[in-house]
Amino acid sequence: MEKVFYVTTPIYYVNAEPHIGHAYTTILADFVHRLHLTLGYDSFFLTGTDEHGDKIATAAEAGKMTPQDYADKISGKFKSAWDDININYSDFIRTTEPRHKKVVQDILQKVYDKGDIYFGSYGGNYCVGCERFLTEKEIVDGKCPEHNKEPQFIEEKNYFFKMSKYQDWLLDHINKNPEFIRPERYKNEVLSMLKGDALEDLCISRPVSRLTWGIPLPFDENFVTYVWFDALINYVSAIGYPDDSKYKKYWPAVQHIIAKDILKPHGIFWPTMLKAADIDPYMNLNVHGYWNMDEAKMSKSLGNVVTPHDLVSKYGNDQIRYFFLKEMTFGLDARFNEDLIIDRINYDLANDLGNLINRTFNMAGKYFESKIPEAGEDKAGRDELLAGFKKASDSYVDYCCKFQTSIGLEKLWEFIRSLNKYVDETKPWQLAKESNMDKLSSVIRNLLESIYSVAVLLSPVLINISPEIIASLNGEKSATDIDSLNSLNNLKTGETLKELGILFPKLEKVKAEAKSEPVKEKKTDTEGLIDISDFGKVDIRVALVVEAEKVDGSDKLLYLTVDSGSDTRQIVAGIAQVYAPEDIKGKKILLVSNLKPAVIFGKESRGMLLAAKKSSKDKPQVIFADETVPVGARLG
Ligand code: ME8
Repeated sequence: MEKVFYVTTPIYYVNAEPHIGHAYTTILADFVHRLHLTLGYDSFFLTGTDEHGDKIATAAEAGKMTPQDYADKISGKFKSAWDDININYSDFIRTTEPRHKKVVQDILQKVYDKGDIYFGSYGGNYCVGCERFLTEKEIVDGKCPEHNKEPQFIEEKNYFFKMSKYQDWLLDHINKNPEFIRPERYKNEVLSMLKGDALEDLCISRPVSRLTWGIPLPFDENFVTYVWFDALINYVSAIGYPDDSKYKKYWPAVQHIIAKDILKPHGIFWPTMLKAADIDPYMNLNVHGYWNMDEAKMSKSLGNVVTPHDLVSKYGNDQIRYFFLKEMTFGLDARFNEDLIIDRINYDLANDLGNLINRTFNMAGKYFESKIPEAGEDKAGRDELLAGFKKASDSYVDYCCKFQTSIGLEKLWEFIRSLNKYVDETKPWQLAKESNMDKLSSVIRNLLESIYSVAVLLSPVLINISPEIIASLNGEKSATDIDSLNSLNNLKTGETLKELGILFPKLEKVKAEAKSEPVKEKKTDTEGLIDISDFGKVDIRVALVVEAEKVDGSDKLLYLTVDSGSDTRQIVAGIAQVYAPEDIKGKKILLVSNLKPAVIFGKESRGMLLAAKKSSKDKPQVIFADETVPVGARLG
């Protein structure tokens, strides 16, 4: 079977300029596209801009421009923002292009001819921010919770799409394809929209008396197409529906990526529209959370924006890509602040990866005049390294293909950290002292091969630095199959290593001054009591359990992957006699996050969860944090 892959971002509204929320989705799509290319897939990556509708017409008017000029200007800014950060899209669709308009009109006509579009009258609460009518349930305290604005009541005659006709089909499709919408929490959200009341039919037109900025309905020139019915069709118009070879090749092998704000149009409108137009449903809808800044949502409408360009010029493109992909647990909201970026750069990139490469290259320089040595007779733990790399690369690819990049990268980093440990344990400097050149050659060769394979796997993330590492090893730029990487046997003996500078310079954080007043000490008996500063040494955070599994060979231990708010890590917890993995997955726990790592039953544990028991005979009860406390919140 031909390996094809098609990934899309939402097409962004041109009512404001690109910000880091857009950059995240686009970088994620760019990453999975490049990963599939690296793995030998024929991959297509689509992004673009959504240019019709009330929102754009209003923004253009405010800027004293025609909607088309305005759309040209902002769409151009999205394009240049993506060029700035080397986004490798295959196509950029604009909904004002003739190729798109034609497909929208063809699909409208098809659905109309089938009898799934009718003329009627409707009154409802319309949110301009969402560009759709809200249901009663969606309105909170009289306002749209997404945009914090009161919707307008609008009543008019319009065309409607019989969405309700496809409600049962969609319910059934989701139940039969549990991964159709993922992660699960968003599938459940869509299911609950479908299971409650009957789905309302979708109003798909706007009278030209109110709005002219849209695609005319092919069957009534007094109306233009509702912007969501227009925009969603970009995913097929861009690849030439219905006859183009691209459409035939890539549809329906499509992975849509969106954030949770536009779940309903993608989870309900789009699949029912496809069904009505006799087009196969998309493969998966992949839904991520929001980046939150200072606890508030960051978006155009709230005016709380950081530009991708500023970030990349300050920290570097590869560094920002790594941060985004590592920091956000897919499906959950994540905190955004610059200290977190600096932590990821200093700990993961500089300490773990940069240090490994630096020390390996230095040793190859010192002991082998920078020439790649032939492995010796003594394999120097090569079998363990092979097994370790295979496990890491399999998990990395599996998780990343499901968009769970934070876990995928963590699995790869476990291997990178194990390589640093390998250096500490094999002690090449000692081998050199003992003139054990046989084992020393194997150690250095093993390290160089491992660095090469890691660099290839990371080339969709570190798009500038990985190729530098690979070039310095004189290695092939990419491996078309993962088996060749797994062989850890890709470099040429005797080739001279090229010098690499410092790949990831360490950064200083700008610290706010601590302003607490000294407390006057009262005269009390303080024996056995601790100072507040002692307590302050313990960093306890609210963490989310993302994965839970039993530890082989132990009936007491669970192995948990937790999101601590600033990283994703693994801990071992002695709670298996009371909790099954599914009891704890998805729950918020309290994590002692600054414990020294320990190895328990062969697994590294980076922290401890808090559990309580009255006496040593009792079973531990985990202290769960309330749903409303944010992940990463610190106790104190
Ligand atoms: O909704 N965190 O366009 P849009 C993470 N035109 N991602 C964010 C984000 C944040 N704080 N803010 C925005 C539209 N995004 C429609 C889409 S598709 C047929 C039509 C990202 O410009 C995220 O991908 O409002 C979100 O879904 C998208 O930008 C919304 O972009």
